[in-house]
Amino acid sequence: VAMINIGREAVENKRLLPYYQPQISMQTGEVMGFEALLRRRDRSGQICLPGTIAEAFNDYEVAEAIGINMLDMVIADMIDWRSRGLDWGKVSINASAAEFRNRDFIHRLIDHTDRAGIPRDRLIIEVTEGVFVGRSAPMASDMITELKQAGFGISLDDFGTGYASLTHLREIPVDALKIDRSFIQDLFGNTGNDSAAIVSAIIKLGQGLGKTVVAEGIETERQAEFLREHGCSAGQGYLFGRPAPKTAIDELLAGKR
Ligand code: G
Ligand code: G
Ligand code: NA
Ligand code: MN
Repeated sequence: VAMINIGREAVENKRLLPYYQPQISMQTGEVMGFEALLRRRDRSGQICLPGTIAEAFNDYEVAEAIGINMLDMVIADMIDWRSRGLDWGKVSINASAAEFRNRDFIHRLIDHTDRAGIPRDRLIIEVTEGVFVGRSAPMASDMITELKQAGFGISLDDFGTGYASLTHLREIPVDALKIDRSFIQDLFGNTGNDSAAIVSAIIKLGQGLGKTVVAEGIETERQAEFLREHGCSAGQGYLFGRPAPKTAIDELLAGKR
């Protein structure tokens, strides 16, 4: 309950903000876009991770309010980048399971991007397999299909950690698979042989299905090398860039221009 209240209070007092982490082409090294990651400013101005309000995502109303707030801020940032002539590529936003319990989510995404004049394909919706369980399960597949048909990108996050992944791959139109960072971080670790086999199999699976494969949590050149050699298309991780506030991204984009 404490976390839910902190989450609610953070929305009400405008203490939430997006950080952005670059997503890189593993083949060319180019920045393809960013993942928007929720951050919260506490009373002392410290930036806190979403884990500090994790339970807020279990509360339908608070989760929805956080999602609305994030979408508003990300769209506003895109409008600002556009006005400065900066090309941000694509931005991925994380959808919570709660958002798949109400079709307003679809209308909101369409309405906000269209009103801003942002092409819908500039926004990628990241979903986890968690949406296929519990109260969001009945509507999730249909809503994801509609989002895809409306022109948004769809990315399956934390791939490999959920259950029945392959069934969902057949049923929902995803553009990209994101290999969970636990596999990447274990590539040369204790159970590295297994992780290496799993990672290369996911990459092959993605290739066979014609999907982009994004590896998360890349921290070392050695991990990047492995992924490149196995044909992984995109990557994200501290090696390429930590999640950063918009001002830092402005500079990065201005340097790229
Ligand atoms: O940024 P960090 O590593 O702390 O993120 C922790 C978790 O919070 C990740 O699983 C991430 O997917 C989730 N998360 C980050 N931003 C958002 C957001 O805007 N909405 C939702 N629903 N989850 C988010
Ligand atoms: O669940 P999701 O994939 O959305 O989680 C993304 C989270 O992973 C973000 O909160 C981000 O801060 C974190 N993250 C991003 N890159 C790295 C990395 O290279 N190493 C670690 N440990 N965490 C990362
Ligand atoms: Na994510
Ligand atoms: Mn993930």
